[in-house]
Amino acid sequence: MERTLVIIKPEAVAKKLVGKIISIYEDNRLEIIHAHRVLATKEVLEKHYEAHKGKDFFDGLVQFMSSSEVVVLILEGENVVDIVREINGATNPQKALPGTIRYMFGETIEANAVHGSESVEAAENEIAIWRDLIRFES
Ligand code: RTP
Repeated sequence: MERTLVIIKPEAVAKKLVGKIISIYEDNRLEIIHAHRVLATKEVLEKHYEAHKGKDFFDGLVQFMSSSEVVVLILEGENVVDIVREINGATNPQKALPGTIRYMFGETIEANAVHGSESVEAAENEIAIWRDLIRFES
């Protein structure tokens, strides 16, 4: 069964939006098979965002994502990768469609409430990167 990795970003956790965001996924009949709140390490984040290494926003993004705790979710279901990306909305909250999580809760392109894996392959890779930190065993 297809899986994806979601990160509820530091500002959304700090604003106590975890329950609301999880409800949106569940209301879309997605199955949350794992949830873990944790302070992300720079080591894990640098691997997670490796594709962006060298870009001008990379260091700031890693800094921001490790500034306070995140909630990491693993969701499972048919087409879950694409469904989650649609529910999350465009990277830039100002361009996100009404009804999406980033439209409702995103503040800036960096503090955009959530991350969702961009492909099945990326999801598998990200789950492997986060596995130990989030104590995901299955
Ligand atoms: P994500 O991976 O977080 O679900 O978001 P995405 O595919 O929509 O965005 P991506 O292009 O992979 O970028 C990953 C994260 O980097 C931050 N970003 N900042 N300052 C900038 O120009 C910039 N561009 C991207 C965003 O926080 C994005 O979620």
